[in-house]
Amino acid sequence: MTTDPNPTDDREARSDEQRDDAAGTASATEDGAAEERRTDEGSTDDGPEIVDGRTVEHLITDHERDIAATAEGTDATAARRPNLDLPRLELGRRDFMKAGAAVGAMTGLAGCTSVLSDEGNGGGGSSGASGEHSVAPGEHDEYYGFLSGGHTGEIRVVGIPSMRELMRIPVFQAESARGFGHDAKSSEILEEGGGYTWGDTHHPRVSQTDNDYDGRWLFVNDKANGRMARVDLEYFETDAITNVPNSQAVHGACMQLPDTQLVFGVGEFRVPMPNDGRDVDDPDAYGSVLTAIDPETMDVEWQVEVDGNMDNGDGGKEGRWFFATGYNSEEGVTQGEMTRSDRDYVKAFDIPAIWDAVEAGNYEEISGVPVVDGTMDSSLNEGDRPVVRYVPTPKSPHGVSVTPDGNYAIASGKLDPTCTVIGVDEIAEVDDPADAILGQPRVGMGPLHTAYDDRGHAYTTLFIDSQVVKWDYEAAVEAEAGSEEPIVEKHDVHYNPGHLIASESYTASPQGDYLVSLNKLSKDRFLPVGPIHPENDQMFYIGDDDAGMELVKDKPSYPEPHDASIVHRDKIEPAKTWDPDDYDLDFVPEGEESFERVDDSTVEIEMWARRNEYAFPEVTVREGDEVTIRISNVETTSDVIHSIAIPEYDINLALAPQDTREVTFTADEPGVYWAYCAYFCSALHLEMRSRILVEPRDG
Ligand code: CUK
Ligand code: CUA
Repeated sequence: MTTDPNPTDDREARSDEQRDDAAGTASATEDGAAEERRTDEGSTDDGPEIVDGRTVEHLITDHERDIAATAEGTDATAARRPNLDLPRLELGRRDFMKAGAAVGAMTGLAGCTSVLSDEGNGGGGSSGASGEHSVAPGEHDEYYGFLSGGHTGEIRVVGIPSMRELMRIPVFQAESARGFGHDAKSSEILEEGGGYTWGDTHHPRVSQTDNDYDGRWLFVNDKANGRMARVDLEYFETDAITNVPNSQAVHGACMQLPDTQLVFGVGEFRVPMPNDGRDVDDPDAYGSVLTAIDPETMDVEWQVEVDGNMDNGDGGKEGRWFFATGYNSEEGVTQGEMTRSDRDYVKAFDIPAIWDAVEAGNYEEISGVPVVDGTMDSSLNEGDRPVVRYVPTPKSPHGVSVTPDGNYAIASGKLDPTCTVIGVDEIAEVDDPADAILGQPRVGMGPLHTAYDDRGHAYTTLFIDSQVVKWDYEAAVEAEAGSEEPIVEKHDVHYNPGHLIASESYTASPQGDYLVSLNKLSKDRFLPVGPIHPENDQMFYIGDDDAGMELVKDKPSYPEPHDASIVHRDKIEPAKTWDPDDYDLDFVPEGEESFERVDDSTVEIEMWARRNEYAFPEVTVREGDEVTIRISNVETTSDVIHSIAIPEYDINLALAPQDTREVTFTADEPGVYWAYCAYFCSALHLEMRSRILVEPRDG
């Protein structure tokens, strides 16, 4: 992308052009386009129109131009809206919100940005309206927010509403502060998960029982290397990684509900199956699969191959249906090929029907996994109990999420300005899956993801408009397709949001108070820190429908969260210290330390750590010895954490109270190495050391 030298002129020119466009084509698009969306007719070849006479190419050009303009500190997003010339209102935030709610989304919001950026920027929730959503020093938050870390490969834990970052959980990457990938157990998890050094976490979902969070596990995908991982929420530690076969990118991730009977990974990039060198340049032979994993064993139970790419997914509340969006029904391999058709699909997987097919042997085993054929032409999709139903939607729907009442699966249009409301019960009943589409409100430009409150509202991110739109999903079922009537409110975010998440939105009983918009760009919202900017996670209070959505906080975020889950603190019970019974290594109490030379080149050391010493102030081994150290933190006091850092051997084991870790290394460099405690544990922390002497073999 090149920087636009004169964004302001350009912006004005474009808004004129847009008004012309809108005026010129309104009659041609409105009813016809909306009606056509419900049908499953063929595609047009040359750049189908999305809205107001504009094609995908127009949208992308607009968006690129927005990015260039906001880079110069102007509000290009507002430029595209009508009422561009409204004076910037000098209202207090409360007044503004009331006014904003009253006049609706379409006016006045141009002023929103300036009002909020003046007062809300450095906020931290300490003043004015946001005070009631702040958390005083020493007080606890009401919710845990689990944010994915994107291509850092981790999970971040924040408190909500404070947005304070509480912890990070390494998942797909070695991380020294928590010793993940340094001790034997976590190294083995990473190794068995494929031995990659990184992952790309997008969708963290907490396990549920009876459609409510049970606080047991968190599951998350690795888009990069096609994996699923499980985090134990007693210890806030990754305890399993499954390297999914036959799938290049596991993108969407979530569970079969109500009781987390299965964990699903939604395959995105199409590849040959197995991907072993066959069919490398025969894209027609590529496939993409939904993967079902047993949550206890983390073994792959089965996969279902479908047509086209998949993208995101969500489970129905009643256990039968699983929904996945997709793009590239064209099965192309270039961007042009992938966006040619004006139609894609939400795939509705009938889980019991798939189990029946597996049990009847109606599958092909590929890479050791039963793969059920769920493509459109599959014989398993004939008859009245197809394994996969293909619900036609406008081009490239992105997010899909099931409403708390379990009645609707709502897919967000991405390249189309609508959301598609699919009736969950209707899916099983209609002959033509298109007839299960019950509503299609026109929500705005670039709808990506949708979350819910407890009052029948959906909240959808508008990536291109840089807004969150609040709408009423029952009203959307009542309204005409393409109608804007169901819209309750729109609120600017800064800028270009991806996911958003409301408190407990993925359960049957959302809390309806907080919503976090995970914005991809922060631009000028924070002190500049070089050319790679933080993202901006913005928190809203959404509990007052009369006052409207209230922006409460900006939180800069290290790249890059995609999705999140917000769980009430009462539903998570983290351990304060380790229970040695939960660990598969024997604890080493004080007095039972040992040093054993097993043979000429093998040494086994069992030792403990406590304030301010290790069991052995010094250890002598010989060059070339394979040294295994098993070490327990014998402290029982919570928060007294030690570590053992072993310089030159690239090791740092973190040791929470009552924890035991083990590591094996080859002492191949003669010399003196001070092993030390890297956690500041006490006044004599710096003295907490052990001298490792590696004697030369022939010395
Ligand atoms: S995706 Cu990133 S913003 Cu992976 Cu859920 Cu939509
Ligand atoms: Cu133990 Cu510092």
